[in-house]
Amino acid sequence: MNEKQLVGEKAVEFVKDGMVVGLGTGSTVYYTILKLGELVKEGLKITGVPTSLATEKLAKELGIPLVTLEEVDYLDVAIDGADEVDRNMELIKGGGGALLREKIIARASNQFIVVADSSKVVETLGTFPLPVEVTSFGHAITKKHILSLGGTATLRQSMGSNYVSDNGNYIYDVDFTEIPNPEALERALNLIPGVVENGLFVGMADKVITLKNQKVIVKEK
Ligand code: A5P
Repeated sequence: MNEKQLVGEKAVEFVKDGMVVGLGTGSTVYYTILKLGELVKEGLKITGVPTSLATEKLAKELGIPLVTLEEVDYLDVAIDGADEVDRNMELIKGGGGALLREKIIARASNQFIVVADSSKVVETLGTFPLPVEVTSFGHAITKKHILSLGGTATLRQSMGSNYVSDNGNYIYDVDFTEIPNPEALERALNLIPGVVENGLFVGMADKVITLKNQKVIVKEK
């Protein structure tokens, strides 16, 4: 079993009958969703809230009952991957472009569980370029304001055109090299007009499921 599958499947241990479950996006939480699909077929009663159109499609194929965020007051748990996790359990997310819905759903959940293989664990965030979702309107000006905070920014591309998120926005991948103060940067970015959301998830993760010395571990806050 590969690392993504090991950590992804471990997360289902925290899902109980009757829960409303945020379903993340990406190649690690994919294994969580596959396993949940199996358990639903065996009788587990859960309701999922997908963080992307891709996850919505997958969950529907697996027969996991879904609701929208508008139909629930809160979620019991959200499970999602990450691009980087530091020792304080702060995260960079959004490599798959779903950061906005992922952050809304994580914030609406009583518990936020991150599944991350050992390659995602870092000392300091920032080697992975930080995804910043921006409105297409005025995006070049927005980029200038982002760059006033440092780094270099690349407008994300997909199949020869600008990548468009599920929310109809563009994404700049911003290479800051190192992010020593994720909380300050998260706030500063979100104060820029045109920035919709950024991929820093600060103080949000309750559990990180990863591997140490080839063993699955669950780090808790
Ligand atoms: C999706 O937008 C991201 O936040 C993913 O959760 C993150 O990129 C991790 O994806 P993988 O599990 O595919 O590495």
